[in-house]
Amino acid sequence: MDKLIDKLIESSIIKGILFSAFDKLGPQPIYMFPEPIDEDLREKANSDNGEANKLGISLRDYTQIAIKNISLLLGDGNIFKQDFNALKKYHHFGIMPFPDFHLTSLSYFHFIDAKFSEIPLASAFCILIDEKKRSFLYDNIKRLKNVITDFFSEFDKHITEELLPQEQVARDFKKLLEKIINIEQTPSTPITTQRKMKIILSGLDNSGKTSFILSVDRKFSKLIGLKPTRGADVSSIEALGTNIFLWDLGGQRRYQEGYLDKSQIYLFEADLLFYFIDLRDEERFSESIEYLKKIRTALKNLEQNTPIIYIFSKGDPDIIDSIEMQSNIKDLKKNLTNLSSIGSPEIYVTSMFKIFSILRAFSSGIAKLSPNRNLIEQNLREFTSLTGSSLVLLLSSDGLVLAEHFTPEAMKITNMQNSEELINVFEVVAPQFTTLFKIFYKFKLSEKEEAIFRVSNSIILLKRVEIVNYELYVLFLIDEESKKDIINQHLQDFLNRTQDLLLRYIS
Ligand SMILES: Nc1nc2c(ncn2[C@@H]2O[C@H](COP(=O)(O)OP(=O)(O)OP(=O)(O)O)[C@@H](O)[C@H]2O)c(=O)[nH]1
Ligand SMILES: [Mg+2]
Repeated sequence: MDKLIDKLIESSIIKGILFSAFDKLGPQPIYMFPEPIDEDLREKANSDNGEANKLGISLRDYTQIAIKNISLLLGDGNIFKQDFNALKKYHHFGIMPFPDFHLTSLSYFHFIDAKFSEIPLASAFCILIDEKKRSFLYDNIKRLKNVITDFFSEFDKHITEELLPQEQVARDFKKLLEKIINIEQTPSTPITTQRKMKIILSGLDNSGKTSFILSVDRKFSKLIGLKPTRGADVSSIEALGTNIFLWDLGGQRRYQEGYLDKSQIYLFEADLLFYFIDLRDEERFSESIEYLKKIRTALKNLEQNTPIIYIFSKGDPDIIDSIEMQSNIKDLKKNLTNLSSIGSPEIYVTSMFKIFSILRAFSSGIAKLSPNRNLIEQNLREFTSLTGSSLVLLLSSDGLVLAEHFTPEAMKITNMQNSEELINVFEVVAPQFTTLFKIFYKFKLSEKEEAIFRVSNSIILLKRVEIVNYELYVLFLIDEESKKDIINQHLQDFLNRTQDLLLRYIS
């Protein structure tokens, strides 16, 4: 059986699969395919030429991969304070680099109800692939997730009594491997060396699409005297170490039909679509909704599940609180909610005079492209509570929000009254964050590694940190300066745990 599995692996971009768990001895590789190779053999051949492990993976490699995965799952250990019912719901995926072995893994983390152990069994399952082919993981993440979660919902049942020996589970893992290889052979997008991300900006003419892109790219000087976009304008921005392609679909009527007729060009394989509605142009709301419906139909016909984020543009600070704007927001929200079949639509009110509102909306889009976001935020949640912070933001040097966590305290210490809508905490505290963001940009230019600011009765602590050769900013909202010590004490731990996830955020 094992030989058959080795054969499958030989002809695939998959270099190995590994199931690890936290057993009595700590994090351990439990099932390894292919079987580990002899360490000495490898040492001799020492293939240090940038190739993915041709010779195979040694037990020591597997062990290191297991340790890194399991420690990410366990965080600071507080996770076991939760009862098993809470842990049962824990199903996270992450993409992580293993540069020493030229491998990248897609890892699936979950807890297994194991009768032989007092605590639920913490497990991580990895697909290890050649790091140069890792775009395969990002591009096919949905299908991979389905295959893996389906597999374990059955497989878990076989190992609740004891961890069976590898011979007895090889057949199961072979079937799983075949399914993964099937995805490799019929990929959603051809496997390339770089992940290609396509984001569409759509909406009626004059709704602020081009201004949004320019703001994200911070070409402010060009914001004045913008002309309508003629047809589709494809640009790319560099963010988080990769190129993201932005398709700005000029919204004038004469172009609209073209995009819909040729949807297999314009909408094809879009990872994400931002739909813009000019909040001030009430007269065109219904026209905008009609256009949106057509786009949604076209996406459906392409059998694409492209997520849509709605941008209510031109919500400038001087008018946003007016009765008129508030009622426009309410009406539009209702309209979009009626359209949406699943859950409530994701909406951001933006203004080009509040750069943060734009970066925030854009970040949430990027987060949708990140398989790692949930796992990072899971770790951030623990870190936030450990340090007694009310809010923690992880920001890229471009000002994109990579992860965030809030507690109800954040509302209190920013003097916010309205606590019913905790889901929208960010909207509520947004005015504070505009100030905060100005501070962020000033701080970025300074040489300092740390800065502390007082805003009304709260304290903002900003820290500049480096992971590998990538600059990152961590922003804390705290109520007492004394919390700084505990933050400093635990920050490095948190970063060590999550840095790989941050490095592989979107590509
Ligand atoms: N007040 C205000 N004006 C904005 C804002 N965003 C864009 N505008 C203005 O709205 C106008 C249209 O903006 P564009 O970004 O060109 O709109 P567009 O959606 O690209 O339009 P098309 O290319 O024709 O589809 C410009 O005059 C912008 O200056 C905003 O947040 N507030
Ligand atoms: Mg335009």
